[in-house]
Amino acid sequence: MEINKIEHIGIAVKNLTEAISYYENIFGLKCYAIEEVVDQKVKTAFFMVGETKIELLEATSDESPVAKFIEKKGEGVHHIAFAVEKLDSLLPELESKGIQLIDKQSRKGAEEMNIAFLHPKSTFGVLTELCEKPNNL
Ligand code: CMX
Repeated sequence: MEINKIEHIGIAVKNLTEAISYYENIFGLKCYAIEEVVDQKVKTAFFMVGETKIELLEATSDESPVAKFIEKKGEGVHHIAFAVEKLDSLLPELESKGIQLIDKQSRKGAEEMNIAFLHPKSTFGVLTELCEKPNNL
């Protein structure tokens, strides 16, 4: 597998508006997009930092993985996302190497990316996302 870069770092926050202000006012970063990912029950806000993005995540429901995460661990780094190619052929390869897949096939995430998550129990405690830019972007 070839990892091109860290695509983004996902950070779970309780209040997106407050967290956006922090990144804008303290670091001078510009939030360039806010997007709700309905099936993940999150609202996201994106900042570009060099080639890597910060993705802030606010839960839109108590059932959201982000709500559960904050309840258990508090706000903070939620996942790391690597940019990859040929994601759907990578997934069975990873599974055959003993990595526990959360998504057996890629699905649509924020910014129209094809994404799949790897379970933190098989990745040394780090919820890991693989992202592939679709061909038309
Ligand atoms: N990072 C590290 N460990 C995590 C974690 C995270 N983000 N989320 C949960 N865990 C750990 C828990 O601490 C727990 O560990 P212990 O058993 O040692 O206590 C274990 O994983 C199970 O956690 P849980 O609270 O019982 O939660 P679930 O098993 O119901 O779900 C997970 C965990 C990772 C499978 C689920 O959160 C998931 O499917 N995540 C992927 C999707 C997602 O996170 N979407 C939101 C972001 C979407 C986006 O970026 O667009």
